[in-house]
Formats: sequence, structure tokens, C-alpha cells
Amino acid sequence: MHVDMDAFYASVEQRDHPEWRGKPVIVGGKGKRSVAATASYEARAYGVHSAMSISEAKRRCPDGIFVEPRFGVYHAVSDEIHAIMLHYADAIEPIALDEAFMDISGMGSQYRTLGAIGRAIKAEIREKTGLVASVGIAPNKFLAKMASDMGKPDGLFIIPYGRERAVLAPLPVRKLWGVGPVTARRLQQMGFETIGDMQNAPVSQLRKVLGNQAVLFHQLALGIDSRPVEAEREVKSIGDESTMEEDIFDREDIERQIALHSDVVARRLRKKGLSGQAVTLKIRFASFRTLTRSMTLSEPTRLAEDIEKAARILLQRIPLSEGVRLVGVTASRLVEGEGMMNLFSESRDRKGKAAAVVDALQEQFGERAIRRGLWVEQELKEKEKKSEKTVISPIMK
Ligand code: TTP
Ligand code: MG
Repeated sequence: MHVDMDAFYASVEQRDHPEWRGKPVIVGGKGKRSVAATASYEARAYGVHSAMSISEAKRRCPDGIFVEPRFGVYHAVSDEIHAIMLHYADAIEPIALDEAFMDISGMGSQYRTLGAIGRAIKAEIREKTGLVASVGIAPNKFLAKMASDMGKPDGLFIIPYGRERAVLAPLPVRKLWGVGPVTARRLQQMGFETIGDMQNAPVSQLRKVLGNQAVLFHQLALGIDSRPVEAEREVKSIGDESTMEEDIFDREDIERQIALHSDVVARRLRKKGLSGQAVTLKIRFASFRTLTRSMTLSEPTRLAEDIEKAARILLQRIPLSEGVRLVGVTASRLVEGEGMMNLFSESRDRKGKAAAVVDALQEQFGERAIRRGLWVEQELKEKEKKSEKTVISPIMK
């Protein structure tokens, strides 16, 4: 499966600026010589596309909304999308901020059809990020990438086994993965217009244009690609977040969420033998507007209270103007082992040891065996809410 977000940067901007939704939005630099990174589908209707100069884009779409990129936000969204994909597969291979491969072979027992897997991922991405993904499913990576493009926007395109050659045949050679504009022109000069033309040509003919890559491209033209999904193994950050069942308004409730997530993040850090030196707080509002704030700590830590303290400070930097839909806490700038501080401070050393004992007890007897009081508090709150909602009818009584 290949997942690729629709008009990625522009969609994030429209999500975070509701007044721009449904309008032509072009993301690019401010300078005279800058180019468009991308354009919303509304702007594409005016002929604006990636890599076009901003001045040309302004000519074609004078009423467009031109905005500068916010890379920090796109990176955060990208992490979120990758995390969602990891619910569906053990490993994913990100190839750009807004696209990644995953190996879904063997998932047939959980889903009745390939389409069902694709729909589930699309729905979860939309629910959790407010953004639209296009999905391609095919017998191999190259075709899956083609497929996600063929269904755009809001696509779900499946190329089944046996249909590889037929699907590719009518497409222009430019669509073949790795064929750039120069190679495409030279292929056309040799009489290869479509991928079908390449399928039928002897490799010796292709060699004249493609050199020693002729065999590879011939195989691709036939829909053959045996490259495996190569998972990114390195962990760069550890985070925990949740979407509220109902939007929350009280600072106290948000702080409780921060405490819960900090606890989970600290536990995961210890489990992996890591500590983090940066903490990020993410708040998503009811309108899907999303703000993240980060800070660097003086020392790496794996203690919940340090992470929580940092996240609370970050919360003060976020104006709470509307209901909150999601709260997330992430530790990054990870290092192996525990922070040096613990060697010099007895109280920190004790806290570290206490946390290790709690971890061990939870490991052996389950998470409910021993835990911070705030979890019990949270559970009680949830129960309270449920009972408020349940109307007991006389008959049930
Ligand atoms: P793409 O996936 O190529 O494009 P897109 O997501 O904007 O639109 P779609 O997939 O629906 O066709 O690229 C992802 C992001 O990468 C894009 O939003 C902006 C950035 N980008 C550039 O900065 N420069 C470029 O030339 C391209 C193609 C993309
Ligand atoms: Mg995209």
C-alpha cells in the first residue's frame, strides 16, 4: 500500500485556517524568484501546480491566497500520519513527508477485502488529522505508488494481481517511476509514447536511451518490481496522544490529559532504555486548528514529572480560545540511557529507582496493579460521564 496526502501543505493550511477552505491556496516562498511548493485543488483548477514560479501562479490565479510554508507543522502532521499507518502494519517506509509505503500482505484475516483496509486507513487519517489521504494498493511498491496517484484526489485505487500490464499500457512513459522529463523526451524521440510501447520493445532497443538501466525500466514497464518495503527502524521520538470523546474546555481537564500522556511517554522511554531532552505539546482545537509548542530541557529525562512540568509550561503559551479535541505529549532528542542528573542528585536517583520498580510490577502484574492516582481519577471521571448518559428506564430497573 502507498499512502499519499492530497495537496499536503495546502490542505494543512486550509485545515488550520478554516476561512481558506474551498478557496485557492498556494504555498510557496515570498521572494520574487520563489516557486510554489504546492497548490490546493481549487488553485489547480486555475492551472497552478508545484514548482511553478510564484509570479506565474499570481498571473494565473490573482485572487489566490499565497502563504509561506510552516515546515514544523508539516513535520508534526507527517509523524502523526506515520503513527496511524503503524496501527496497520509492523513497518512502514516513509519516502516523503506526505507519503509512505506499508506492506499489508497477510492482513487478509482481519479485513474482508483490500478496499476495506484502504478505507479504514483513510478514515482514521481523516478522523485524527482532519486531512484527506489517497491510497494505492497493488502487488508491489512501484504499482502502489502509481495507484495512489491514479485515484487522486480522495482516491482509493487498487491494481489487482494480473492487471499490472493492462493498467500501465495506456499511460505516457513519463508516468514510469524514475523517468524524468529528459528521459521521457528521449524515449518519445525513439517512438515510445506509452508504457505499452516499452512493454513490447526488445530491451536492446531501450538500451539506446536508457543504457544499463534498460532492463530495470523494461521490468517496471511490465509491472514487475521486487523491492521490499524497507522499514525505518530508528526511533526519533516517543509520543502519546488521544482524541477526546467530547471536546474539553477546562484547563484542569487539559492538564490531567497532559499528566496521563506524560506518564505513558516516560514509561515508554524507560522501556526502550532512552531519555528525551525535548518535549512537545500538541493541542488540536474543535475546528481542527492545531498548535504545537516545544522546549528543550537542561538534561535528558525519562521521568513523568519532568515531562509533565515542561508540557504544563508549554500549555501556558497556547491561548485556549475554543474547545480542545486532542492533547498530545512527545519526547524527542532521544539519547540512550538515563540522564546524567540522576548520578548527582539523590532525590532524582530515588525517583528513577521508584519508577523502575513500578515498571517491573506493572510488567509482571499488569498496568492496574500499581499506578499513579491520576489514572484512577481519570477512570472515575469516565465512569461518572457514562452514568450521566445512561438513562435507566423503569423496566430496566
Ligand atoms: P506531493 O505529494 O507531490 O504533492 P501534494 O501532496 O501537494 O499534492 P497531491 O499529492 O495531491 O498531488 O508533495 C507533497 C508535498 O511536498 C507538497 O504538499 C509540497 C512539497 N513539494 C514541494 O515543496 N515541492 C515540489 O516540487 C513538490 C512536488 C512537492
Ligand atoms: Mg501528496
